[in-house]
Amino acid sequence: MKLKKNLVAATMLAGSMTALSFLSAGAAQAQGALVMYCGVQEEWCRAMVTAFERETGIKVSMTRKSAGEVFAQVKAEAANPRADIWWGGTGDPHMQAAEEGLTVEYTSPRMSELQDWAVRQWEQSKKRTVGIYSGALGFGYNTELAKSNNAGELKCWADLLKPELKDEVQVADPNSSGTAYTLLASIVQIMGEDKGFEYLKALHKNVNQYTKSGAAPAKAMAQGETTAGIAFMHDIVTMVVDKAPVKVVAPCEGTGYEIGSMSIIKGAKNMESAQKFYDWALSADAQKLGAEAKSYQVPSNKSTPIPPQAPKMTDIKLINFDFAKYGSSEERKRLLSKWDNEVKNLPK
Ligand code: S7P
Repeated sequence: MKLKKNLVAATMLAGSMTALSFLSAGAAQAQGALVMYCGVQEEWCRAMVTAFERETGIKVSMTRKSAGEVFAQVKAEAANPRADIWWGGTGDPHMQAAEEGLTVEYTSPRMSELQDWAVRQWEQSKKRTVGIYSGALGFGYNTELAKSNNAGELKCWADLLKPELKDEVQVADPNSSGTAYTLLASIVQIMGEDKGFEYLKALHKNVNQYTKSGAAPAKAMAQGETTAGIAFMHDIVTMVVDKAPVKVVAPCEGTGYEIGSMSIIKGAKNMESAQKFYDWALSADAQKLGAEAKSYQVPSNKSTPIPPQAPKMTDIKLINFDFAKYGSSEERKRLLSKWDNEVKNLPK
């Protein structure tokens, strides 16, 4: 009798355990997955993943790459997309992806929370990409190395051509890097195309390395591996915050800026998770994570405080950057191939 009672209890326990494991499998399924291509610094990418997973239970698989590289990958995978969401990186390849039909339209309920420039990016891309932050391009220099190279004070794009800076300037390759493409498009807009390419050819003589990632020159400057480096000003500020002997420069001739963007991949296998992430990433709280990860861009949500370390956009001579033109597929391909043919392989 006692044995029978125990058997009944054991059967009930097993039954409820089966039900429990069934329930938790169901819950895990309901929580879902998300594959994300991330275009900002690794620390910020990881902070976003951790916070989103904690908040939603959705498991995120993240890969960090430079802007041009993500574009190339999304394009190569178009027939069978691996990623669901592309978060971060300069807006130009997001705009190109929108135009080429690699990403989809989406209207977040949070659109009214965003700055005008973020909404304009969304409108110009026919609702396929949205602005998540903004930041100005500039350069920096290692003050100790500048002194030992007799380079003097550097204030303008023209100063980067000084003979004292031979092999002492670092910048990324615009094919892989959104930062370097922003430089290319900015110089052409500031100086005109002919003079702009003359400038880039002269700059080439002083370039020690075209890096893959746009922020690499900022790190190299901080480590004393190059005197000057061209990068987004906020990426150089990160080095200054970490006490590197580096000065941040807003070039005297004026400069371009980026609208860092986010897009949902066409054919995303986890569309619901992608939309959840999109809405969450536009929220004021999610956008605070940037500054916590030492990324000092200007956030697109109007209620997210601008980090005090962020370069003041009003103090910088910003050009009226034509995002539609320089993000168009035709112009981007044309400028990149012109740079490859006329600048990259020039002898020094
Ligand atoms: O580091 C942050 C940041 O500068 O990286 C993004 C950008 O695409 C630069 O990386 P790559 O040049 O390597 O593509 C920017 O959007 C962002 O502000």
